[in-house]
Amino acid sequence: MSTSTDLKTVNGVAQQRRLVTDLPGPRSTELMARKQAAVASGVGTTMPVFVERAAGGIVVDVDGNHLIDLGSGIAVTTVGSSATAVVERAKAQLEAFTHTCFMVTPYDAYVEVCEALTELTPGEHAKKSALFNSGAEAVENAVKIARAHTKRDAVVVFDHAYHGRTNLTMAMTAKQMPYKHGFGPFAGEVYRAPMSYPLRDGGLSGAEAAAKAIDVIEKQVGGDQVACVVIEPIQGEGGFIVPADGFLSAIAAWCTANGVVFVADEIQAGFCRTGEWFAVQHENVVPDLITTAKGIAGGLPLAAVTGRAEIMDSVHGGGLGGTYGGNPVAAAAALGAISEMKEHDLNGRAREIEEIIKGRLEKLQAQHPAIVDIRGRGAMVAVELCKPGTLEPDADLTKAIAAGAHQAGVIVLTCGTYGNVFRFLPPLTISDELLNEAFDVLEQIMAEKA
Ligand code: PLZ
Repeated sequence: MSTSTDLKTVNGVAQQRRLVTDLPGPRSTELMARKQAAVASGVGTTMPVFVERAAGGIVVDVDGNHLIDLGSGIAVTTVGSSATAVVERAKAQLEAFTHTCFMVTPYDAYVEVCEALTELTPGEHAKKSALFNSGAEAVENAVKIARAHTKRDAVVVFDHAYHGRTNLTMAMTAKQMPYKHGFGPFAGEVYRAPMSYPLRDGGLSGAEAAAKAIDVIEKQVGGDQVACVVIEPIQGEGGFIVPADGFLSAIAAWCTANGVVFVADEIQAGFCRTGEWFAVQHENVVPDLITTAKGIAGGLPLAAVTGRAEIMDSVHGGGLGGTYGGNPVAAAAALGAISEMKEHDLNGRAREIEEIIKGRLEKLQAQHPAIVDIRGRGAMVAVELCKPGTLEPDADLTKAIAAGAHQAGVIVLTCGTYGNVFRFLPPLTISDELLNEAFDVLEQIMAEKA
């Protein structure tokens, strides 16, 4: 049994790591058996513990174990789980009405979210938005809009990209296993260009890496055939790859020069995660369209496409929609989440978290040559692990350390094309003490396993 000394509580949840059973405990073990019997085995789990509550930086399991959350449910609970304003607004909306379908009889929360997106996304141009349920659905709709606007077919994406699990977005996602394996044939007219990946592309500058990508697009697709280029400004599932300075702006400039819609997929990096409202702002890039989801609604399913009004409006009436898109409860939750972000300056908090995490990781790197790269921005930071002295990915070590962290009650996620990246995505409401304790645990596990 291990405990920390931080005794603050958030929403009645003590902000301390506390293990009262081995993990998984008996109740989780029982629920896992029921899961195995009732839930399709293709739906995986990172940790075999079932959750009872979550708040601040802690997830409490059904056996009473308090785990430190460094994952935020894959970058979703940026404002914390059950954040006050999210709960209040969603609750009021639940009591007023749960659904009418915005396409049948509209309601103001949807419009208010679109107005907030106009205000918060980069660029002073006229903007409009459309709301959906999931990130993949937003990406699909961004492509529909870009195609309708340009009357072109081709979609360009990048190596290591992740854009979702629907048919079109599987085609856009790079990694075969587990996302695409056995699920083809995939949507056509999707082309892949090389990504700026400073650790692995020989240290090309942003401009050089962009020239290489543009050459592939021009030679293999043709600039005048491309409807849109879709890019994550910091890649998520692919390994938290931060392109070299100047890469994004060079790609965006090429898009403008060629009548191509530049789409920033900010589904993982957006909404305060990187210390700015959107990750493109670190590079002063203004996308034509921007896709958002995850952090936007504090845990409720909501997604959006936001962009230049003339592009958004090139779709015929009735061409965009869906039964639940912009559901009133999810839209109300988004308004609550955005108010939490503003009120608590969560961009500032993300930058503080970056400093703590990077400080701890640099210390670890000095002891462990397996850590070949520390990268990311704000509370979206990762390390890449390789066989010492090489760039050969060490997925086994990554797995072993993750397993050790999970056993010790720290929720960490891995990612990367080669499965050798640890990513740290804590809720921005985590305390410094919990964050430091999580890294104490990791330090200890690295000392044992690396
Ligand atoms: N675009 C950049 O990160 C979702 C995927 C988890 P949905 N990433 C988490 C998994 O294994 O399914 C994501 C993303 C970027 C699009 C998406 C897709 O968002 O809400 O999962 O559809």
